[in-house]
Amino acid sequence: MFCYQCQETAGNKGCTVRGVCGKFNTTSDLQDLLIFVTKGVANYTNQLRKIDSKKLTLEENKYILNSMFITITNANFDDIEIVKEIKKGIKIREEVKEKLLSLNVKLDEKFENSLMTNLDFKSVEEMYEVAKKVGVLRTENEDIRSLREIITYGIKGMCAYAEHAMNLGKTKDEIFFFIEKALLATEDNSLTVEELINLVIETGKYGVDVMALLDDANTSKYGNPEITKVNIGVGKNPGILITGHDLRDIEMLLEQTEGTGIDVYTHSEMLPAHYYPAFKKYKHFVGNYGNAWWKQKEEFETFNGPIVFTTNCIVPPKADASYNDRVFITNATGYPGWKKIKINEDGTKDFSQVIEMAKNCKAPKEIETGEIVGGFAHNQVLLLADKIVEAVKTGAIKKFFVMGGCDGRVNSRSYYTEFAEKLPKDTVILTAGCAKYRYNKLNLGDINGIPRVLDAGQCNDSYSLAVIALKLKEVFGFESINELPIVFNISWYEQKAVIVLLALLYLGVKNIHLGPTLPAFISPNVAKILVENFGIQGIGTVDEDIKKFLK
Ligand code: SF4
Ligand code: SF3
Repeated sequence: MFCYQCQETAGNKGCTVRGVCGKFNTTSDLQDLLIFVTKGVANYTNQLRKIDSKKLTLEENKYILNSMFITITNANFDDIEIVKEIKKGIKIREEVKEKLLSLNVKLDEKFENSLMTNLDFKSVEEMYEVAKKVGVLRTENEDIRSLREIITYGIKGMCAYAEHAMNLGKTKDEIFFFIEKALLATEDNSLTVEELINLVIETGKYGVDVMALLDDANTSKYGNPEITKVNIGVGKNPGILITGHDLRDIEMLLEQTEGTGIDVYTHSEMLPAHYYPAFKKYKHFVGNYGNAWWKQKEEFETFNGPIVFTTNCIVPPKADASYNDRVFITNATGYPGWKKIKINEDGTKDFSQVIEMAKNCKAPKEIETGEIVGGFAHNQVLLLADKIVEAVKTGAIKKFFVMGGCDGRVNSRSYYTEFAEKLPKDTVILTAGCAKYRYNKLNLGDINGIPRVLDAGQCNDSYSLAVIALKLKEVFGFESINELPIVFNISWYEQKAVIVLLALLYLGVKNIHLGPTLPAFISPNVAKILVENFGIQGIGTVDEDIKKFLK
């Protein structure tokens, strides 16, 4: 195995024996193979899309999104399921090719004789053998490899967000088209470094588009997030804990649990569900339990009830974890032995076994009490725009710090807590994603009634932060976003953060600070290009950085 796609990669170089995330070498290899097979599918779906996208079925379109999503850090650890996806990919590839031939289309020759479009397996053993040969290190040139992987990781994040939007009935043909084009480009040996760099930026463009699409999917269905106080204590009823990013899932769970005497709690990235008007009507939607994903080992023990995973991040449990038989997974997520919730053909899901289990569970154990405040997505913040602009003009707010992104388990992430604590009182933090758990329970106060931590929502709601920045630029009459009193100090972990970063670069944001470490998949030469063109930098110590940022 070789994997260096996330921030916790071994030695900040690459996981080669077993993932720091817990992924086995076989799983890692199979994920490489799944990506490779998916590229073979893309070769034909892209040709058919050029002729008539309506000839592609929902299943064919969803396959590319879901298979890439499976390979995101902490999404799927289940070899059996990945093997099934690989087989499914080969079947879809052949079916789409057949459709092209039946339309008398002359097939594009570029990849016609390549391995990815011709792979087939007689046995699972054979699959494991081939899987070892189609990974990251296949690309020998370090810079080309780096650029190919940046694009691939961006596409993974894009696929995740596109799948959430698709679950709510929103798709965009241009996004599918770009995903296919970019996947194929990573197999195209004729592309130069310069062409790949342009593709990296183009990936950022579609990153903006996919986050806008998901924003539209979420807000048109559930309303615009609004300022909300979320309870972090517990009630007396048994509860179901739901985590991940998929709002369609929590909607179905809330509907099905209504009147059953079971309460619903969010964990980690599902917290922002509380901010949506459509979910406020559910009295049994009690609060948020616990913290970011990496605390799940302790927090799932004390929660006492069933847990539903709608997306990453999964932390592999101990073999004797008390909650092992209480976890349900769905969509792209997988873990051997955990129960899978099936997706019906119309996209609905039946949570009755989760609800039945909850009825026999104890209520969650209280681990904290109080409230946190969030819901500052673009619509809500723009409603407060006058107040914010006034505060900037009078000097009450001196600077904004965009600190969204991921959280993770490494100790060095205490930087972000300390950073938030030490920022002067005339600064405001804009956040999104699970990064917020490093400072959303600190009592940082407010400025003229505006809280000093404004949480827009999930990592995909970084889109909101960009919309807010663009609006402020307009209000202040600046030419560029970079003239605003905004500092970007972003924390990353997995590949959804990669697409968020590329989206910001596409929007012209310069001098982004990225931590806690710079990605291992950026080669020295590519890093040089990113520094020269975008001013991307790492982080230093809290004191040094604050001094530098406030200059
Ligand atoms: Fe290592 Fe991260 Fe890859 Fe897991 S996802 S194998 S921790 S680089
Ligand atoms: Fe978090 Fe996985 Fe990235 Fe969605 S839940 S931000 S790490």
